[in-house]
Amino acid sequence: MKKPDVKNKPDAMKKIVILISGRGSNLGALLESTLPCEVAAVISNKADAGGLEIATAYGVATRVISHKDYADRAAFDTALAAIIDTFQPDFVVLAGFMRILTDDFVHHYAGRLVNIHPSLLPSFPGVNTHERALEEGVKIHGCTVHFVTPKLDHGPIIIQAAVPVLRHDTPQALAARVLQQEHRIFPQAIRWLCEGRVRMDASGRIAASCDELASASLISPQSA
Ligand code: NHR
Ligand code: GAR
Repeated sequence: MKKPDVKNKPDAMKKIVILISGRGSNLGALLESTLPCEVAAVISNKADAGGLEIATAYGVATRVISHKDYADRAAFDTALAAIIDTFQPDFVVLAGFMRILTDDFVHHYAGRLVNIHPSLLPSFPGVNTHERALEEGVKIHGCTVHFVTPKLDHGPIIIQAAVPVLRHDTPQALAARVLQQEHRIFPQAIRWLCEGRVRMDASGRIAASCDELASASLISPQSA
């Protein structure tokens, strides 16, 4: 009888854990997409995060760990990592997670930790990105999925999407337009990661095999 060929055995399905703090629309977009991975758990640092109900509706395990129960960031991050590691994920995905993470935490998940950020990084790292984009008068804004490194919102970029800023935009209207794009690029990035098509190499750069679209452009405004 022929022995099974181990080399042809397909890679085990990747496992991810998703961290949230709020509404969870990006979490919903990930769960709605048919991703080539198992979502092992959703963890929130806020007990009232709407995303917890979305996770439960999809039959995904949830955990809550409040940063307020810990003396400092290091203690919170140690406890958070202990919960994450019970699920043994391949990747940890920040989907609207609002706590800055310590260097030790980031190093523990080096190359396995990604975030979606509501601006075209490196512009507008941090919070209140849409307000700041409007104040600066930029004509193109957007969102970024990147690997997380100790320097806040400066890790290697996996994918970005841009939207025009409109003349009478409000932070809310602009946020809604950006959010639609977040829901497109986030599942795409997680798919690439889980398929091994993109990774962070040893020197902290992106290694990828993706299709490029050299002729694409977004000019804003189109006319004056
Ligand atoms: N941690 C590290 N080390 N590096 C990054 O790139 C990180 C990170 C943790 C979170 C997400 C990020 C974003 O997409 C993220 C990237 C929270 C804050 C923040 O100021 C800033 C950036 C991000 C997330 N948080 C406040 C804090 O004191 C709390 C704000 C609040 O609770 O509303 O942690 O923008
Ligand atoms: C999203 O716009 C996400 O990019 C942003 O918070 C929102 C979460 O929405 N993240 C940050 O600002 C991180 N600092 P969601 O809970 O509906 O996905």
